[in-house]
Amino acid sequence: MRSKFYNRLYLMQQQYNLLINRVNEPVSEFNGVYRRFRYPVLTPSHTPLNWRYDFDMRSNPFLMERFGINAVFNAGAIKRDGKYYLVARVEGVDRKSFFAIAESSTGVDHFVFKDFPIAMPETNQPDTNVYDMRLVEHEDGWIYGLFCTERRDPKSGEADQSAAIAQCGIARTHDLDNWERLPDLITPSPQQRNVVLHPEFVDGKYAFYTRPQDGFIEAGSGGGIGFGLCDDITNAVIQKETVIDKKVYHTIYEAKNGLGPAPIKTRHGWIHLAHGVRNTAAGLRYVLYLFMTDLEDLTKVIYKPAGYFMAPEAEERIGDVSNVLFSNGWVVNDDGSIYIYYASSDSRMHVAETSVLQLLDYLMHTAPDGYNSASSVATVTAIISKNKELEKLDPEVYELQLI
Ligand code: M1P
Repeated sequence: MRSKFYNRLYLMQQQYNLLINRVNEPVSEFNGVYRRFRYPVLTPSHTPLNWRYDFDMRSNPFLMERFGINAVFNAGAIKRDGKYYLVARVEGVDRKSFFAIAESSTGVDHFVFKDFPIAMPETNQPDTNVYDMRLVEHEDGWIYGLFCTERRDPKSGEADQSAAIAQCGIARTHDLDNWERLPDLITPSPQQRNVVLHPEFVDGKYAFYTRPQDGFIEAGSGGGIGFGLCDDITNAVIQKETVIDKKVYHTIYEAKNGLGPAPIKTRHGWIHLAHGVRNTAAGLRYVLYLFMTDLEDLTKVIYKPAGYFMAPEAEERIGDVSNVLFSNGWVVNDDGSIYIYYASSDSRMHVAETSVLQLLDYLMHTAPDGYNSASSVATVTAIISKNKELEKLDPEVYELQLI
């Protein structure tokens, strides 16, 4: 018994070490905008073995898993002192999510969880479930973590055990280890998810991107990415929400949308990564899209390419909630490269690499949605016609295509 126990433990540790030490690499397929990396950066198997198993042979003779992890996804991201940190949504087999920080010196592999998950302080209204943290280094000097806090709807009767209310929880830290919880955000909307703090003050106020919604799942008459200001983040109340990027019929964000990580500032505008949702016969489909807002007027969208920027591919399509890509974390490196951390199908975390220059080019030179088939034909016809002209002027372009 004793040797069986220790042999199995040894094998498990070996497998875990192989996973953590596995070198990631960019895949060869490339659309010029971003490049995916081959392996997921975080999965349930990346959680430390001593979270999942009791190693005491007397209390766990079968070396049984005592705390199962179902998924590791939707991570906020930040880079500090040359290290990459993902604050992941770790979901147990009991469906409860909690936050845990994984650290890497490369940003694309070797992510290792800190010894303990975050013990998030609560408000006087305890959270039932917390998830999807957006990390922001604000100019006030704090690192903020905004996340969804979910509680049962107190108005629902005994028969309905699924009605819930989602709101935005706010916590802040200086070191990612010690967290101060602030009161939840109050907005005019009955429900909130996907709330993101803007990294700079706007007219001396804290600025938030919101996602007003009527119901827990359906955005209803709300929906769209909203924007609002508040004076005091220690008692955050938004009186007025302005929708800056709304749902639109027959687009990839016709059912709902929501902002991803905090926007990236460039000299041309703020780059935003968001998710768009549409309904299909196979259920909701979540894809990622990009848009840019004006430097002076944060509510003005100045560029928005048509359609999705990234959509689930191959095994990314499969998971707990299939056909979902979701991102709430990215990191800009000193050389202008960007790591986009995204989750697939509410199950695991991946990374893709791009750069500020590529995203600017994509945003500023990709046609916007014309909202009907004729406009799409006009867009593709313009590209074909231009290339035909180019082929006449530069035969090399044409010959290269034939190789
Ligand atoms: O299951 C897909 C996503 O659904 C929700 O996102 P949204 O509020 O935009 O619909 C969230 O629960 C998110 O965590 C999840 O990935």
